[in-house]
Amino acid sequence: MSELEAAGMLPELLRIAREAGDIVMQGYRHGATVTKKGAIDLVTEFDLASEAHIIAQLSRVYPELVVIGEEGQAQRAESRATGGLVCFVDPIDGTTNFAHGHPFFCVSLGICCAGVPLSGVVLAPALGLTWTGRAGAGATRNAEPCHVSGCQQLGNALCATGFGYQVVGAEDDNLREFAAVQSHVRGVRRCGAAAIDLALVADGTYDAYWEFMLQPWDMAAGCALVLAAGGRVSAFDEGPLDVRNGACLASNGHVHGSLARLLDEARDGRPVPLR
Ligand code: LIP
Repeated sequence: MSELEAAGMLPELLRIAREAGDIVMQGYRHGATVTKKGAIDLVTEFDLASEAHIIAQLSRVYPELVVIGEEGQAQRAESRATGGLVCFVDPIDGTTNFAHGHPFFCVSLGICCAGVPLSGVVLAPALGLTWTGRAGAGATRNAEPCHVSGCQQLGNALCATGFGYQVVGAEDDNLREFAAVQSHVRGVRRCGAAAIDLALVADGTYDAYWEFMLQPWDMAAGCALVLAAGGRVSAFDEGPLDVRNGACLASNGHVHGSLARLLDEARDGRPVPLR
């Protein structure tokens, strides 16, 4: 499938995300059965049901499309060699929130080509929010056009971040970075769903977001939304973003460089002068 074909996929992705959202809401605050995939990494029967529905629908409508889902129910594997389109599926991004009855979770469908985000849908049913977007063609929040904020100074920025499930003792535990950024911006939010954090950068609620150790399905759709809304996404060294590389820095573009420098200083353990 070509990038041109990706252009027309948003209405179908939106329909499928809505159906998956309805499946997920049947379990919200209704005692979902929680299983551990790791020490603090969870899955519920609603993650599995949502993913099964999404894959069945995508395979029916786009039989040629490679689909990669968090819960591994997809038929076909992607390899770095396949230059074609891939749909990264997070059936419930923010599963820990969902399992605890916290409304900050979503269904996320992101189309990429060779790791580059092209288009995406993020649907947060408990928040009543849906974002769609295609890089270079604009983004919407609940069907209204949206775009990144105009905040120019990092000191005036509201940022967001997250901590992977394997942070304990990890080099990339994001704690030095969190402390450094927290002392240089208006505030840092940690709400537990990367796809929604990125969608909130796209609609101008947050001015920037960063996180390590992400999976492609956590960031594919959200990064496409940020690009569609006039923002910037990159690796931490400001090089091109590849959703398969785990690290994501996203912003309105204006504060990107100063945040990248601050993160770099914190990562090197260099003292970061307080503002
Ligand atoms: C979550 C991400 C979040 C991150 C969590 C987890 P999940 O994805 O959205 O940003 O901090 O560690 O990776 O597991 O709920 O799909």
